[in-house]
Amino acid sequence: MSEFRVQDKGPQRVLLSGVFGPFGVDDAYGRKENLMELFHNQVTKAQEMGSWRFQQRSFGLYFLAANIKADVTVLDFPSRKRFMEELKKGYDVVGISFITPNFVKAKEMTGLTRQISPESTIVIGGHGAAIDGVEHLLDCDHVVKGEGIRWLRSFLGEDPDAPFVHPTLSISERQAAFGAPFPGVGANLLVPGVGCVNGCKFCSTTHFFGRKYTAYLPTGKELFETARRIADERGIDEFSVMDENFLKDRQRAQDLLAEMERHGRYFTFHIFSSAEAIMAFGVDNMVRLGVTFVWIGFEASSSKGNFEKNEGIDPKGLTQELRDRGIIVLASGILCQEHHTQENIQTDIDFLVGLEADLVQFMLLTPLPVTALYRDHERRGLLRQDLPFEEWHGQKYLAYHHPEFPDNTAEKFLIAAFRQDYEVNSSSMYRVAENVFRGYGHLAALPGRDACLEARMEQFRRRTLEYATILPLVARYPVNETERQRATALDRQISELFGRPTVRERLRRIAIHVLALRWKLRCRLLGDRIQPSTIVTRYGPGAKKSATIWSRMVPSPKAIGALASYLPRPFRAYCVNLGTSANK
Ligand code: B12
Ligand code: SF4
Repeated sequence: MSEFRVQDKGPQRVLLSGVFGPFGVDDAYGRKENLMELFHNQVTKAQEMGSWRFQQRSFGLYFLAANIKADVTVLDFPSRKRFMEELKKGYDVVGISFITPNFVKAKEMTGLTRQISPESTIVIGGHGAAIDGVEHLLDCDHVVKGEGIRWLRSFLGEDPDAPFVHPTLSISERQAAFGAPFPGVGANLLVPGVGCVNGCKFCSTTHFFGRKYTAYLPTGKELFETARRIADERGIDEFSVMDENFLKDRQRAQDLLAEMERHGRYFTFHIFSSAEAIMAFGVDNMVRLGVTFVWIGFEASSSKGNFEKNEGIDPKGLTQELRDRGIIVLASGILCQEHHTQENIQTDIDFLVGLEADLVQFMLLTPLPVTALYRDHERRGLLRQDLPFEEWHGQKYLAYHHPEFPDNTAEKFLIAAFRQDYEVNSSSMYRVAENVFRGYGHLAALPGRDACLEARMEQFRRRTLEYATILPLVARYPVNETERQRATALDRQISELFGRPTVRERLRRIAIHVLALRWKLRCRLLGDRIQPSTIVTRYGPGAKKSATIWSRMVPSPKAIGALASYLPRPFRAYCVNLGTSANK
């Protein structure tokens, strides 16, 4: 690492970049298992045509950009060439965000920066910065471990305690399943804070942020006000909350609910939460709060593979209680833990499949840098020094020596687990449609609904109809006969309750069949890889940082929204999504 360069405090030109693509291909910098897609990478990957496909931006970059006054350019998903072109513009500061499996890309990028723009100060951040001795492994000036906004503001001579600005972004780009636009809208991103206090041994986020929670939006009122602004800007009331354990701050969640009730504005939320925090908040309260999706780390069935957060919890009971109320559950589990053997691992796979959640993530236990698990494995000499960081993504090899799973035997169990969940429980698209319909039924049967529950019931009704449009596709491309029958029966039940699809809905169904055929053909001819487009967002000095980020190449979200209102609903959702994608 070169010497630190002290910045003079004049106006700075800052480039913030994610790592370069292509992603999810075997090349000198990455691996085919390491897709830039959350669900297709580690949740619905075995679900063929019905796998949920979407990409997410490198949110951290936009949060940093929105919270500094400098002239900033955010470069998301560049190619190596595009990154080099950008460097030629001569930035004062080049910030690179990366995670551990992308270490080699970050190393290449710091090297390119030194070559092309030797005057730039290079700052690296994100979870990859936690790699031990990273400053000696690549050429940079500053390594930022942990929260970055305060650090960057101080570094640029700005006030680290200035008010926090939450950028307006969609949670995802290009949402699709079966090659057709995904039902529903592209939810807004909400990041109330980073980190988690629970300190589970294997968990990157808790340890990276020092086992503490840094709140950006510490009160229910601030959460509500921020959500309202974003919802108004994008015309969408649905939020994906990127907070590791949202219900952990019970008071804040309760205050948020109180604010929504006071204003009669009922947002919905997809959240991550640990089981103990869910129990403390209460499942019925979650319905009132508008939680429509929850990601829970159940990890394993036995106490050996489990954590304090799951002590005294009945995972199956909790999953079913949530699903009976229409809350979509993503249950995550960790395979090839230390107590697993080739014989007993099936017990945990059966446990996770037996939860009958809507979605299941299977991940290999990975001692990521900075975690307590990493330290423990390091002390015991278990870390696999021979495994390059590109392979530390938890979907193929174990990054630690496990006598029971030598070479690449771990992957076999992982693949079988995904397949088992798909064959037994059907596709997640079917499960979600069934769940949302259940949620409607639960509220419809509840006597004495107040305004909040009436609003929630109407939301369930609308979502049921949105998901129903995709059921014929589920029935057309099922994993087995059971799924075909389940999807057909559910579609019939929904029509019996809400009436047969209108002419418009039927036309929409025909259209998505055509799109599915097109996708099938594309997969057959070209494979199913989708690369994210390069997104460049330029913020001039002092630009309004909270404004919706949208493209110079596409009309504003409002204009798209107006045009899209003439389209059937799924296409409308797709267009709203496009509206916040940006320029190449
Ligand atoms: C969104 C997300 C993704 C998106 C990626 C979007 C993208 N364009 O990169 C998707 C779903 C595609 C994804 C995929 C993967 N991810 Co991911 N992902 C996340 C997630 C859930 C949220 C990240 C986020 O936006 N946080 C909110 C922002 C505000 O926080 P932040 O990014 O940490 O940024 C802050 C600081 O880190 C810092 N900072 C960040 N960058 C920089 C740069 C500079 C210059 C500075 C100064 C500071 C700084 O400042 C920011 C503000 O404080 C995190 C878990 C989590 N909750 O953090 C995992 C996480 C980052 N992912 C992880 C992993 C391992 C993966 C995968 C390998 C899949 C997997 N096996 O889990 C793939 C890799 C894909 C690839 N090819 O690169 C790990 C990283 C672990 C590690 N130690 O490296 C995490 C922590 C999950 C976990 N607990 O294991 N992921
Ligand atoms: S509860 Fe979840 S986010 Fe918190 S430390 Fe444990 S695994 Fe990490």
